[in-house]
Amino acid sequence: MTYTKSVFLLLLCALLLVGCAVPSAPEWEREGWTLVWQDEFEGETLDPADWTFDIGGHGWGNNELQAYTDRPENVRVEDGLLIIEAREEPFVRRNYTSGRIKTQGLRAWTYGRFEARMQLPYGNGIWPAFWMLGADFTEVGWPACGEIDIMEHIGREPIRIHGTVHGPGYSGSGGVGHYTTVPDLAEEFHVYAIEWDPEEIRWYVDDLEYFKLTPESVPGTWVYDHPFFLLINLAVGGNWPGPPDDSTVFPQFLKVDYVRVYQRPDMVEATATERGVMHLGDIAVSVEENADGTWQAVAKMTVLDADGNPVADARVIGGWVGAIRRGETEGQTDANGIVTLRSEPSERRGEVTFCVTNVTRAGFTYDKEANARNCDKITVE
Ligand SMILES: [Ca+2]
Repeated sequence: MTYTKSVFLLLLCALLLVGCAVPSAPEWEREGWTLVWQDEFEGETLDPADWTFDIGGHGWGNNELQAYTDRPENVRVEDGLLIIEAREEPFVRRNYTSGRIKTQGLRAWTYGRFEARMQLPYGNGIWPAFWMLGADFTEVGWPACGEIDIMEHIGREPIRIHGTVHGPGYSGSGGVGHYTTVPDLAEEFHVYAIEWDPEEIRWYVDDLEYFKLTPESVPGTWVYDHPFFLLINLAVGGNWPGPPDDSTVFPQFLKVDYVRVYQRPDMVEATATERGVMHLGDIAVSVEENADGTWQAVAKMTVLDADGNPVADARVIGGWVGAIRRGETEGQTDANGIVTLRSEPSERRGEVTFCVTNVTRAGFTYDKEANARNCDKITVE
């Protein structure tokens, strides 16, 4: 290509403000990291495969004043942005409405870089947050599940944002965190991020690190080695920010240009193994003697994930062999990952075996190779 031609092409590209034929890396490429998930909010609505809503006005553990709804008035996607709008309006015995979305049950990650480009709302009583909760939240509760607040802002501190963790022994106002200054947070978009490694979490604004935590820095258990899901919300009022006042302007808008999740290549591999893989932890057949002289065999199985944590709601399928050949052959694991299956009563004594043939659960693969054994046997005299 001649000099004149290339200059002409560049000028043309500049004029048209489009990609032309000049090859360039996507703007989300990041050296040393693999983009594993992103939402650029380019569609018409939120993708239900990625996001779900928290709905309600019960204060959310913080005496918050808003009711969260899934109405487009409060949560919508427009012009390439996720908009969460806090409004002053009566709604089911609340005086404010707003929105809170999350990837719970849909997307969760262990370690990585989590970032959102956001323009924040402002004013007394306003409390936007971009944060994460341990995916085992429903089983172990808060704060045992762990909470990582990537960005929180309360309106009465107009140019300050906070990064915090909450875990067992350091939750609520005892959370461990730090803040930094972002003078134009309500006027400009900034990228708020954490980089979360095994044994270290770092907080960033526009790639500038302002805070770092290691297991030694928290006065309790380090609960950040398992999957976490993402949340974005805009609260009104609550214990920390206090209520809005006459100076607060409504509506307020939290604008999110994108959310991107990166992992280092080794993390991507680890996550694939760790998330959604399960195996049989234990299988034991025992005997129950009935009053009428018959007996029943009872097979008790545990289903575990790759970390050894119990997997609830897994379907265990198997079969009876030996002295008893009939009985329950399928069941669902409970919250402790345990399922118990009973044979039919029998008078005939002898050897009985229960073998698991399959374990299924949506989003999980059954790693049979990880089982210590698939069957257990007892002899009934
Ligand atoms: Ca966007």
